Amino acid sequence: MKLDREIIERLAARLEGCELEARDTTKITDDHPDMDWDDAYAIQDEIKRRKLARGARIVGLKAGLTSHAKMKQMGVDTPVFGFLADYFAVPDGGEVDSAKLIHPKVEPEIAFVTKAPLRGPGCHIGAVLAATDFVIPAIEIIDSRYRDFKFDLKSVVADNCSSSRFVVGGRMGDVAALDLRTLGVVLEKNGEPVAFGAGAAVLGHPAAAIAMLANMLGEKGEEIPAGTLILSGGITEAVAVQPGDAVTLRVQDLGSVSVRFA
Ligand code: OOG
Ligand code: MG
Repeated sequence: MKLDREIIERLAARLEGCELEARDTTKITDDHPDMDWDDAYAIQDEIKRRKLARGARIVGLKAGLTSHAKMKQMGVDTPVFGFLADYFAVPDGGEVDSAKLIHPKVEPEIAFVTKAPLRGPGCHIGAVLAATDFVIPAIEIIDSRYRDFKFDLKSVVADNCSSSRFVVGGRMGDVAALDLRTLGVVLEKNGEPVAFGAGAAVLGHPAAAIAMLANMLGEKGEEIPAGTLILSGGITEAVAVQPGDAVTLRVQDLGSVSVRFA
């Protein structure tokens, strides 16, 4: 750790204030170029602590920057993780109030729900599939608090990996009956297909993102409990949305999930 507790708390308050008031800010590495990974996750943990203290509940986890499309779009090379709070959840077919967000983008994702705990190190795709209750289509709505959506990895980790809203819907899929690598996804904006992909875009297999997350948490002595919803990461580049847009994600064999931006 390079930053002291007081600075971590101040940075968490600044980033969370931007989230809650839909304001952007400069990258925190601009002011603290020597911050390390532990500092970045400590700021994220402090944002989580602030939300819990206010009565919010943590309802899931997310892996991010797990596809080459996303890594290339953001100019980074390492996956990261964050958490999902209860008020991030939007019902399938529901509406997101654009006034509460800064510059939202949508991502097509496969969400996993676990039925057994996962603990690294040594977690692998087989362990993840054995511990998966079901998979389900998800649209993640990311909204970096950084100006022009530009950041480096440590800044984005501190910002809870741009987490903002998410929608799950469609059909629950049984991983024993699906090949998650060839599972096709089509993202539509206002009825036009705008991004396409298959599950293998995420680290070769979406379950590899969940294994990576269990291994990263294992290094901190934490596990993924049974019953956790986990977003495995955007399969394609994220697509910017404006007020008035309607977005639908269609996933092969698993139906569709939709959201509108008011
Ligand atoms: C960071 C969050 C990335 C994903 O699915 O790759 C992410 C960002 O690109 O703002 O959620
Ligand atoms: Mg995502």
